[in-house]
Amino acid sequence: MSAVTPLPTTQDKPVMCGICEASCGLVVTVAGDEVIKIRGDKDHPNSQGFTCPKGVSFGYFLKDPDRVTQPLQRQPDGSFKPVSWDVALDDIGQRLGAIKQAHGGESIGLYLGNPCAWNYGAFLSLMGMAAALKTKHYYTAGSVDINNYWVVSQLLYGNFLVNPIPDVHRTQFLVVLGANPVVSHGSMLTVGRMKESLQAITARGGRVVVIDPRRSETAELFEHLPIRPDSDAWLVGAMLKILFDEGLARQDVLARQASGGEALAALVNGLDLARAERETGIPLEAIRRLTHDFAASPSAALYGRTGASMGQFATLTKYLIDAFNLATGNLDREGGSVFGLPMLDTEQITHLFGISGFDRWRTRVDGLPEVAGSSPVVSLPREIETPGKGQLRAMVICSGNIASSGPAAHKIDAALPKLDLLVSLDLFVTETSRHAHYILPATTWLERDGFPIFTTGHSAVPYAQWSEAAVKPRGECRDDGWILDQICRRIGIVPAPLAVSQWLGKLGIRIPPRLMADLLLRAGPAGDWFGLRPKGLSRKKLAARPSGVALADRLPTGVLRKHLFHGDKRVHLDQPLMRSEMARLQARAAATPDFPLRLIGLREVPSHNSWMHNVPKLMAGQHRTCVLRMHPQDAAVEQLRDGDEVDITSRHGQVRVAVRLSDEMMPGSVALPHGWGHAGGWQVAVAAGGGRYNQLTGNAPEDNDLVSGNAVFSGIAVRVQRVQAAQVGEPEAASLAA
Ligand SMILES: Nc1nc2c(c(=O)[nH]1)N[C@H]1C(S)=C(S)[C@@H](COP(=O)(O)OP(=O)(O)OC[C@H]3O[C@@H](n4cnc5c(=O)[nH]c(N)nc54)[C@H](O)[C@@H]3O)O[C@H]1N2
Ligand SMILES: Nc1nc2c(c(=O)[nH]1)N[C@H]1C(S)=C(S)[C@@H](COP(=O)(O)OP(=O)(O)OC[C@H]3O[C@@H](n4cnc5c(=O)[nH]c(N)nc54)[C@H](O)[C@@H]3O)O[C@H]1N2
Ligand code: SF4
Ligand SMILES: [Mo]
Repeated sequence: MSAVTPLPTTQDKPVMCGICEASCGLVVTVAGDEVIKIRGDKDHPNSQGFTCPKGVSFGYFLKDPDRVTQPLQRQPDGSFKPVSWDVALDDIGQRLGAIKQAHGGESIGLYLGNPCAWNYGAFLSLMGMAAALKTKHYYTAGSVDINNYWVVSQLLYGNFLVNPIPDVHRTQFLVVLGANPVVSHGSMLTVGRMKESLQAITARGGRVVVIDPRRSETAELFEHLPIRPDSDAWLVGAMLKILFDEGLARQDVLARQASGGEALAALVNGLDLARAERETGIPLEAIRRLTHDFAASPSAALYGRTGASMGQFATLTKYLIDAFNLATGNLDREGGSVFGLPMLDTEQITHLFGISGFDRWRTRVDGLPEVAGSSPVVSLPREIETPGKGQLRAMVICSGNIASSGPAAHKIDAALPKLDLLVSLDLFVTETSRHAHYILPATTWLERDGFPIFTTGHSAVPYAQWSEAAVKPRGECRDDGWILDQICRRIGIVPAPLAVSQWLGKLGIRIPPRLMADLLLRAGPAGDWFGLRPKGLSRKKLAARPSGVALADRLPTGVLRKHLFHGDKRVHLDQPLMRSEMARLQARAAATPDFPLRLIGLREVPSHNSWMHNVPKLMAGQHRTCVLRMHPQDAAVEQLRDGDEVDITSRHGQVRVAVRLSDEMMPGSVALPHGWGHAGGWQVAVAAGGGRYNQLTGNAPEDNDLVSGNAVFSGIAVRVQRVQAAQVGEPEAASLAA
């Protein structure tokens, strides 16, 4: 008789997906430490069962043969050798300690990459490390997509994290400027079931207008107004001018909520509307109609995101967006632009801890202003290569692939090997980590607890969640927060933002991130106040309800004062910096004939920036290649046919990809996804080929958003030419720039 194999006992574990800002609730079915299945969690207050193909495919990371699962040490020949944690950490500690002793903590740099935003332990540790090292070389992914938001929030409201979001569930009129939420699932906006939530607006008789150079997946579903890349400041500036000229601005609201209403009117007064029409490519009549309809709607919200945040006037654009929402009476109004109700009061915390701020110091080489204590990544190569006091000599990169995702990626690629020590915490040998002396294997969000501090602040349904790891870490992988703490211990620093906790730490009283997060939760607006408020929350209570807990049905209104950190409790509209930006906008030179097209980015559902390309299931299908989208009219000029291999050339570099002709593009604009053209040890990703978008972008301060130091990826001037038959198959051309 043969023995009957017992069926494995399975268990369902609710977790938070830590890939994108949607932060969906997922249910992971596990048998021991094996993931059997991942599905959407119907009980999650915000995502309500939604999931995308990335979330449900994530179990692959537990078996991906290319994943780094042991600390790797780079050998003189460039290969990597597995070593024990002790060997790696002791050597890193010794080398960093020596650099610190010789050149000070200010010579050590940190990069906080995008995935860290879903690991509270990692970002608390990194912030603490920067404070303990007293280094200005603290770089974050914020300076590639969001610094402009933070600067505007600091200027207007007095705190960088004050972020008005469109009240998607109640608005009657949503204008989407440079976002494709149907694919990205939202940014600085966490809305469950995004597509249905947007469709509900039109179903209740409202409107959604999408302003985008490409007929995106979102534009396809709603009204589409094509706009020329990097001209959003012209559009919103013109809308504000029309508002003031025609007496449509809500003077009562301006007087009640803001100071500097007259300065705002004066700022846009001089704009030439005929030029705004030429710059944007949108007929003036359409701009006027949009302004009238918005002003007349019972509620309306203008929402701008990366397409409007990655141009040369990103800060000015975001300022104008917020000012437009306010001047039409939609700030803090139901269905307008409202404030989140996060589980932790991050605005107060960053205010009290002195994290919030702008331009309190400037960077060493470029003299760019700090943003919330960080330096912009555009300066990174120059900080490595320019000698002198404070030169960047060593770096710890946590979940970043800046040699692909960063501005002037080829320059980052060339600068990283010049560091005395580079440590990368990553899952793979990537374009970036291949330059590291050590690659330290991190866990994924399936292997650690989840506490979405960053995203609940902009959730359209306020909620709280704390879920435990679904499975044990694979191999020798360790949580990023643990790894950073181990490095700190070896160089004798305590990663804590406050001097008092650094001092306590030195006495042996270290507050681990998990305890710190619980203390902040319990002391916060939703907390149990350590027993004083029995219905309030704590980690323990949330862990008992891992699908999450709704904090309210909808977002509150009438709360503006609570979000204003200026002493006079007003939104400060009079901003001299915006006046100089407006002058710079109007002085911008016209396009040069050498580079007649404008390049923009494009996100695809199965990709995530530079790092989901090693999952075979997500790379299957004939459309999973990196192609340039181009309007047939532009293609005709160069006699290009669908599928032709082309060289895209900018002032900064050149990449080679195939072209796909499509009338989804506005003539004059071409679109290419970023994060392709891989190198390193992720074999599926490398085999996928494609070109590295960011080799076409520059990093000189004047190439970027001058005010916030934000990188520019939108509206890059390029030309596109067919690769001559003799050249087909040649390797990608090197950067043209020195
Ligand atoms: N599937 C997937 N989802 C993601 C990501 C991903 O890589 N893949 N990345 C995540 C991250 S890190 C972020 S920050 C968010 C971003 O979230 P979104 O901002 O929604 O991102 P995109 O999909 O790039 O949308 C930008 C839109 O702006 C348009 N655009 C480009 N240039 C301009 C311009 O100059 N003006 C205007 N008006 N429009 C322009 C583009 O055509 C595009 O449709 O997405 C997140 N979600
Ligand atoms: N041209 C162009 N460039 C862009 C953009 C664009 O729209 N156009 N978008 C920009 C935006 S919005 C962003 S946010 C940046 C993102 O740029 P980065 O911050 O560099 O992030 P990613 O490119 O997503 O790379 C993430 C890295 O972290 C690793 N990783 C994943 N999970 C973990 C983890 O839990 N722990 C650790 N230690 N490592 C992990 C991955 O393997 C990968 O190497 O890219 C920007 N670059
Ligand atoms: S939408 Fe984002 S958070 Fe939701 S499952 Fe997909 S990747 Fe995860
Ligand atoms: Mo981002």
